[in-house]
This record gives sequence, C-alpha cells and structure tokens, in this order.
Amino acid sequence: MEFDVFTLLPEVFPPYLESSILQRARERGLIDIRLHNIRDWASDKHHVTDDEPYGGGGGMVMKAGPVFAAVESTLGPEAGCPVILLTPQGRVFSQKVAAELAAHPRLALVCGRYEGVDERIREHLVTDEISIGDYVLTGGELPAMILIDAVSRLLPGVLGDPGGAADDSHATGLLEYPHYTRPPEFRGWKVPDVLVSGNHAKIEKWRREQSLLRTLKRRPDLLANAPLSEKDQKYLKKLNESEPTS
Ligand code: 4FD
Repeated sequence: MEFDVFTLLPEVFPPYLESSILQRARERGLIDIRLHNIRDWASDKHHVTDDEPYGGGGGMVMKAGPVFAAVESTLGPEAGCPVILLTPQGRVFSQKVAAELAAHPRLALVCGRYEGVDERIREHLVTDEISIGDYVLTGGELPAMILIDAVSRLLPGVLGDPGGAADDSHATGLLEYPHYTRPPEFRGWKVPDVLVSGNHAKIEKWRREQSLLRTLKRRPDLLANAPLSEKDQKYLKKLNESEPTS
C-alpha cells in the first residue's frame, strides 16, 4: 500500500511512523509512506499557503493553489486513487472504513490546517472526506496518522501472525474479551480458571460470552449490527433476564 501524505507539517510524521510495527512494515516493503510538504508548491516567494477568508470573519483559510499543485503533480493525471481530506466534516472513520480503504493500492491524504480549507479543494480535488471523531484539532496530521495505522495493520503480513486483526474489537462487531498473561496470580488477583484449563472449546465459549457481556454493558449500540448466532442471542436473552439493564 502506498500512502502520499500532503501536509504543512511533514516533520510530525517520522517519530511515530519510524517506531515499531509500522517501521517494520515499511522495511518489508508492505507499506510506503511518502510525505509531501504543501509549502514546496506555493508559487510566491514567501511560500504562503494561507489567506484571509472572503466575507471576513476570523481565522485563516488554506489556499487552493498550493494544495492542487502538490496533489496533481505528485499523483499525475491518471492515478485514480482516493484523495482523502481529513476534516471534522467528513464521514466518521471506523473499522469498516479502514477495511474499505485497505483494499486500495494507493491513498492520497490531505491534511488541512488553519480554520479550514478553500471549498474548491473539497469540490474539485478531494474524492472523500473523513473525520476521526466529533472534535476539532489544529490540523489533519494526527487523523492521517491514525488512518495510516488502522489501514496498515489490516494488510497481509503487517501484524505478526496470520489472521492477526481478525479477532479485534470492532472487526467482529463486538468488543474484545478480557486478556491475561503471566503470572497466573498477581497481588492475589487470579487468572480465570477456564483460561488455564487447556479446554479449548470451553475457552472459546467463555471468550465469546465475555465479548457479548462487555458489548451489552459498554456499547449496547454495537449489538444491533453485530452478526449474532442463535447461541449468542440465547446468551444475551439469559443475561437480560438475570440482570435487566444495569
Ligand atoms: N475530527 C479532524 C480533522 C481535522 C481537524 C481541519 C478543515 C479543519 C479534526 C480541514 C477544518 C482540516 C477530525 C483541521 N480537526 N482540523 O478528523
């Protein structure tokens, strides 16, 4: 997967991208992340990338010219890849959106700064607008890194074991079951017996039930869209009867 990132702050990316799993994926050639400084495409001698809004009001607006020049000259006329603007006005990012984007061989990510971007960037350059959640940041750089991280870990070979992302919270439509590792007892708190029993059928059943219980308690909204078996539904019904709501 190739990522082309267009930003006024390219220097904020390497410290994160060079650490751990993403760096290993880059070294193995599974992902390529190319950073492009929008300022390099500003046409005036001071390399200005922002300007005052027409109609007045506070703040500055990111100019269309440098962003169009950066994206068009980097991608060429027929790249045909998604050009994604990270913005609070976009469709909300999720595991499902990450999976959809992971199917593309190349993604262009445009990071806005200032109070917003010239509307013509949205209308005539960008093909998709994504928000990582309902809050406002000083720029699209952190959202872009989050998108790169979430998409990259879905690509074959990026996580160590095959099927590594399959059990994730949200991949299954449910929250994940509790995890434990050594020691078997820590400050008197024991690992549940079933996990050390070696009975794999029982372990699987326990994990599924814990996922369902957790999702019901913390994110009941997720249950409406989760693929639930007959058995799952029976278990949830039993939970509802033993402790209505709470
Ligand atoms: N919630 C997000 C993305 C960007 C951002 C910006 C237009 C503001 C939050 C374009 C307006 C970019 C998000 C920069 N804040 N701020 O994903």
